[in-house]
Amino acid sequence: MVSRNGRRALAAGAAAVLALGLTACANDSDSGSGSTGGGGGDEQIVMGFAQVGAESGWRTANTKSIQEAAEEAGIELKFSDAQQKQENQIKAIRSYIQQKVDVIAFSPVVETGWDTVLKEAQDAGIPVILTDRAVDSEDTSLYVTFLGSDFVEEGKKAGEWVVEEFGSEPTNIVELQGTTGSAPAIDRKEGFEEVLAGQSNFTVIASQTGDFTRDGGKKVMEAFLQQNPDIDLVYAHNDDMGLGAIEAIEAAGKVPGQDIKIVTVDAVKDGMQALADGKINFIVECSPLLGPQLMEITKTVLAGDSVEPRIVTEETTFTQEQAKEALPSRQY
Ligand code: GZL
Repeated sequence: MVSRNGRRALAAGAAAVLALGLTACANDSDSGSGSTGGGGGDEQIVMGFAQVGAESGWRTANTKSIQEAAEEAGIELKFSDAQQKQENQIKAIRSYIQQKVDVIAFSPVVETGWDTVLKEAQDAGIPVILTDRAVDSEDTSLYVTFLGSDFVEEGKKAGEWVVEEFGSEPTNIVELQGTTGSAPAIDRKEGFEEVLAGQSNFTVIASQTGDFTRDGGKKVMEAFLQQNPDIDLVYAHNDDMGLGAIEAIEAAGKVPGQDIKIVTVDAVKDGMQALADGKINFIVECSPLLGPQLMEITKTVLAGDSVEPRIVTEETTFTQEQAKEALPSRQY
């Protein structure tokens, strides 16, 4: 059976060809008026970007990367912050369609509910590029490509560290999930569980969303601590929720990184500092620096050339020692 990621990759390839056709058609139909802006002509490219929000250190770094890369690439950027609400992202995309931008890029806050608005963009001849998070749509002709991480792989890396760290010891795990319905939350959970499956000494005793925020992670961890006296490990889907969990663990009179170990995903500066300080035990990197690649893909698509159907970013992992070495030169 083709995995969800595989289905996205296979069909997105077809999308890339179709979208290039659409872009060409849009340019041809408008060539008389030359009103398509930077769609392959000499005029400046105009991009509409609908960002998820500003919920975490990762998102802040991602926004900075996109804004700086657009300026560097000479692309006019129309930018919106949806405050983690899908309806706000949909409104922003509709606004970009009305403004006849040359390309729309966005990070879908959740995986589903996008077909209608993406069809409106397709009908308007505006190519859509997914960055960071993916959509789980049957009709994958609706976007040109996906640029971002393999979240299932990230979950597996976290699980592999847990197996190595705890061996055959009975281990009670609590999980701080990302935003409900989002690709990273779904896939990081899937990858983690895949590695721990069949290892009977590992038990996920509680799992709940902290919505990728520090406050969310703190509140959920406080409840976990009240309900479960014997927690050995926190698996947080991002650093920010892990940092919130640290606050809750310390308030409960326990030592994070020792009494209760913590593994997170992202590797933003605050998370790496906590890792170097011994409060987090392992971090799986998820790079937010997607801006330069997004601008290159945009120019390629608007020039009528083909792009890879799925472009996965290179990422690594960090131990406490590696964090101490990496921190001084960390970009985010
Ligand atoms: C992952 C990204 C996630 C980060 C969180 O690519 O979508 O959203 O892991 C962020 O920090 O809020």
